[in-house]
Amino acid sequence: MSDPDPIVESVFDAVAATAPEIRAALPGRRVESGTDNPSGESVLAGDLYADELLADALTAVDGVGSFVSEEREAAVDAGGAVGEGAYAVAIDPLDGSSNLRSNNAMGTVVGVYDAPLPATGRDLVAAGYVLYGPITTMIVADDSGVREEVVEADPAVGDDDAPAVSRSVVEDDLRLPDDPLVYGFGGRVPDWPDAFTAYAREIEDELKLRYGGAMVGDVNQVLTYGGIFAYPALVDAPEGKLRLSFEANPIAYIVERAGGAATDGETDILDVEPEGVHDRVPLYVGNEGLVERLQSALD
Ligand code: AHM
Ligand code: MG
Repeated sequence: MSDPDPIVESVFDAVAATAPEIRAALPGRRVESGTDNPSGESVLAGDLYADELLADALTAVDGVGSFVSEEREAAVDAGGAVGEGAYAVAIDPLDGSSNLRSNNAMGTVVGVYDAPLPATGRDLVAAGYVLYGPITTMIVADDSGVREEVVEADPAVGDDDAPAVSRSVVEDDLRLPDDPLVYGFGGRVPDWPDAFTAYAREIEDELKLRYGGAMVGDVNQVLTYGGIFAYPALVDAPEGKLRLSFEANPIAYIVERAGGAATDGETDILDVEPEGVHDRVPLYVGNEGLVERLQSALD
């Protein structure tokens, strides 16, 4: 096993350090901010707050050369040449933020790329996500595997402005269970292509539905219980909804390191060539056997 990459460690320290602050700020930020993001979606005050906090924390990390966010048109230059010793960090600051109104799970998705964006997922050196559930957890994946940590503000250290944060590993080698139990598919059934609907009808007979409207929460169900998550190509939106750089690539990297598979329907997600940083892509991810069957069904 290779030694941990110190830049990657610092990136996840910085992300973990923002988590209690983001969580504490959410109750007052459930309203629209009045702006749209580069994907044309309306942005909540919570999205903007998390984006600002993560931008400040990550651009301050030595070895982060560029901060790229789902909420920003352009990358923020953080100094240091990406691909020549410095990394580009891609962030979805609050994935599933429409769940803020209904008080359901959401999270922060992180991709650490050794290349300027847009790049393929093969340039990821690490990826992870924070999940704001009843417990704040952080999944971290790199070459050595996938870990689950519990992130907590530690009142014993730090002060009110900058509480110290502890990261405790609770699972040091997360693997998808061999016997899958759950599935979650996004979009409306009438908007699904027929081939995907036929596949879904089979899966409904085999697995239990677990869909919460936040990719991080739904993928965490798949990592925990085994199964398949999809935000499929839709008839009127063949690229689906999720963004390649900020959502699909990091999730594909994590699930593949945990022994699973990820595809856009034809190609491994990590091989999808982006044209722009905000490109969307259909995402089907989970146990290998289920993803292979899906690919055959869509052929
Ligand atoms: P967001 O990052 O703007 O919140 O959008 C992505 C989210 C995913 O977390 C989730 O899988 C999907 O959108 C849910 O979409 P829908 O509400 O259409 O089911
Ligand atoms: Mg998202």
